[in-house]
Amino acid sequence: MNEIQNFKSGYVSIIGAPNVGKSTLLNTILGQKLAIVTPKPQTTRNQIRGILTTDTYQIIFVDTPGLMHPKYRLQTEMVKTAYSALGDADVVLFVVDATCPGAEIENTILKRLKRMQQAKILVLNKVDIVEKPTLLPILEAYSQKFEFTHIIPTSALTTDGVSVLLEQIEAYLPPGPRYFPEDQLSDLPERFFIAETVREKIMLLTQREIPYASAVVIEEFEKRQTNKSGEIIYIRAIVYAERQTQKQIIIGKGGKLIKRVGELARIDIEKFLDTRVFLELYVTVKADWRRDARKLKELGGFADI
Ligand SMILES: Nc1nc2c(ncn2[C@@H]2O[C@H](COP(=O)(O)OP(=O)(O)OP(=O)(O)O)[C@@H](O)[C@H]2O)c(=O)[nH]1
Ligand SMILES: [Mg+2]
Repeated sequence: MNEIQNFKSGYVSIIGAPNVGKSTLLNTILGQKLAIVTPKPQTTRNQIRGILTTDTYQIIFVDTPGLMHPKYRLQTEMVKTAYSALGDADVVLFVVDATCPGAEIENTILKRLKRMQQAKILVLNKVDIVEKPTLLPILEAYSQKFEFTHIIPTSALTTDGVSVLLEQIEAYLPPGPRYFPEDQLSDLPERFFIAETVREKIMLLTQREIPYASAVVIEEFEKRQTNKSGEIIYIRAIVYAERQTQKQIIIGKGGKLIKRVGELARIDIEKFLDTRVFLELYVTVKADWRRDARKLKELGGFADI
């Protein structure tokens, strides 16, 4: 048998309510941290494409922003972005948090999925923190509500159920070529992941409105030679807040908070790029950027607003 002829490839979209573990699942599947993860809902704002290549298939997984009823322009764009990932999908993973199933938004999502022909797999995530006896009734309720192709309990955190999930996905992949080199992890630029890493640390270290009112743009990314120890990558990133008061909180007393953001982000970025990094952060105000189409295009990475 010719191995190339049997090769399969396709797109798998990961959708669901905010905070259910979509990005964690993507990272677990890829075996590497690609998407940022925080305990706060609405962490992901764009489609994050991650490529998994084996001897028999290549899958482009598309992680998406958590679906909700949008209240301002950024959220509208996030929802649009998430739903647009369904168009290309060969398989859809509908992820639900098994500790709080039945989120109100789920009905809206399921209505949308009903019109689609593709395989639809319900991923019942976070089973590591669910009392086992409660799992079966949840499973039954979902299978009565919707005709899923499969229902798979997982823990994206402990990797439980993830290999079973991959086996099921493989069965629905169409024959196809290897679109990307086997060692390529994403088709998104390095700059995107660097900006996201900084944004993750801000989301983790700030509270209330600030995590949602912050955006990060990479202004400069340059390889530099140092006298002593070879190569270093110089990165200058701008952190945007919506108001002066938010800017002051992000900077912190005597620059303490932004310094901590920089330290934590640099460690992750060095791991990601596998080089030494010099990271410089600036904080500035862009009033109401979340509500302004032009500013969103610039700061939010939404190309086609
Ligand atoms: N216990 C447990 N926690 C999980 C699991 N998967 C994700 N989490 C946690 O749930 C929180 C949200 O995870 P994310 O991966 O950011 O969720 P998301 O669906 O991508 O969220 P948005 O991007 O905001 O839509 C984080 O604190 C994760 O550590 C799991 O299987 N078990
Ligand atoms: Mg996410």
